[in-house]
Amino acid sequence: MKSSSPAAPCPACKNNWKFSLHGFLCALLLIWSSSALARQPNIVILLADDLGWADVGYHGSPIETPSIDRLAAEGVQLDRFYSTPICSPTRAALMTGRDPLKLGIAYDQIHPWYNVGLSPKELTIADVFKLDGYQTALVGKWHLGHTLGHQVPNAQGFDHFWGHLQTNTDFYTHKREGGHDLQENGKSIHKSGEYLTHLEGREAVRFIHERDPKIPFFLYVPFTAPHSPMQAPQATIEKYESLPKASFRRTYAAMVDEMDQQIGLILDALDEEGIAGNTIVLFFSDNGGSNIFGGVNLPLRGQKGQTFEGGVRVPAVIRWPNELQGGGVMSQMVTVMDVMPTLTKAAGVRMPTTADLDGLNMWPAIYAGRPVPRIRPVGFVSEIPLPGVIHTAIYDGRWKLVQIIREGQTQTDVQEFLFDIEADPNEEMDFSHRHAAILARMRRLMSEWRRQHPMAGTRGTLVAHPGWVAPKDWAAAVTPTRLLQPEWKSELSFSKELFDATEKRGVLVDDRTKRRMIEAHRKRSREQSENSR
Ligand SMILES: [Ca+2]
Repeated sequence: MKSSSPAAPCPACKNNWKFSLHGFLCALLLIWSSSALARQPNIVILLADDLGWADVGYHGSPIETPSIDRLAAEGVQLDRFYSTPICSPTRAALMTGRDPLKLGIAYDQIHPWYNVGLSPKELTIADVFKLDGYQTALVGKWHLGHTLGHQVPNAQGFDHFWGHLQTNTDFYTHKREGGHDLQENGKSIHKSGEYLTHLEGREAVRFIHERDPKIPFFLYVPFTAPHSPMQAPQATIEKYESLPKASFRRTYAAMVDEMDQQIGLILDALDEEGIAGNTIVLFFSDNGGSNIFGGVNLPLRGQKGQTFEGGVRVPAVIRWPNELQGGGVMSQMVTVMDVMPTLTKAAGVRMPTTADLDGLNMWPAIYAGRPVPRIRPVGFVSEIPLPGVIHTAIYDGRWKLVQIIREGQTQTDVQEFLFDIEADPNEEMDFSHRHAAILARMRRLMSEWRRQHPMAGTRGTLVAHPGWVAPKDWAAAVTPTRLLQPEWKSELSFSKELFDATEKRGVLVDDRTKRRMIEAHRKRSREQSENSR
């Protein structure tokens, strides 16, 4: 079905390969390698921000999305594709193939006042394609860290980054919290007055036309639309006068329409370059639509920030004309964590390791309709918009447990819903009072899953802590990696008892750091006791 992965140049032959038989064989290998690379598919990931389940034409929306509909007609609809309920965790899962809960990027998005982001140790999907010889580019919104040098796209596998680090960046001024937030590879660029969705589409098209055509590319385009702030060209808003005026619905529709037009230009660019047949295009939304800002998820229950289906089950399509028959619908569960193992497998790209991945390779299901059983339960969580109000869900086979947890000062209330999600995808029948044993098992799975969250990871906040101020320019406010230490060295003393006491609440540090800290604590205790004798 697929060409095999290209071989790497032989490190042993770097100096004298021209003069040896070994070198001759290596040269042959390199020629074969570059022709294999030329056969490998290009990858384009198009990510919408807060697009509702019902807000695409192929789901019956009044919003015009001919380009997304074209992808659905020419590709395979991933009908049960799950993102997380909010922006940053979805992006963390997409980039790493790992559960964002373990990365500490789960309960809340990364706000401007946070210094949370991807670890320098994470192997990203961009790293993997780059290691295999791909050129890599990101155009659009990052939202996975903006304070430390290792957190930004150019340090996480992207050769080229054009876009913004924050979320909620203004579509015309390109500012967030008053700070300028538009850059190219770490240097601010100024395009004030130009509509951000147009700029993103233009840059993605430029990249496709001006790339090195001899090697394949991995292009990730996380659009800023239709996320707030609710802004769109007036003429496009007027096109949707028949829609309700309330909840920004007309502006939201115009933002989706504008994004779809740019997707159309990107698809046109692939056609013009003659590469559409061997390019995998994956389109999906990073979470469900927000009802407050005009998104519609019906008939699914709930919305962005919630773990009912409307918050997490999103429109998704994959197209690869050379390999996939158009017009198909795949109904097995796929999660955003699966994208990295699936696309690398489909493209024949070598994964250095799959040991730490939480996602599954779903390519056999997409390509051949084979069942891919999920090895472990899938969980989602969010703590927006209200700190202390936590929405969680865990899926295990046909069962789904939803909890809404309200943390009070003196008590915590937990509201529970148990759904047979395969029979009841719109979550109308709650079985929590009828199946005590299943409920108990799902609660246990939920507890085991949640305690993997690092205690210092993101939790919900609405505003910055007192005294915080934003930089004038976000691109200039990233601390360069050369000014950072290679790893965190805690100088506080932590006993094994302290670690054990926190275990049910969440992971304090990774196991290696934990062992090191316990050892340091013991050493310190021994020294103190010797000194006191
Ligand atoms: Ca989002």
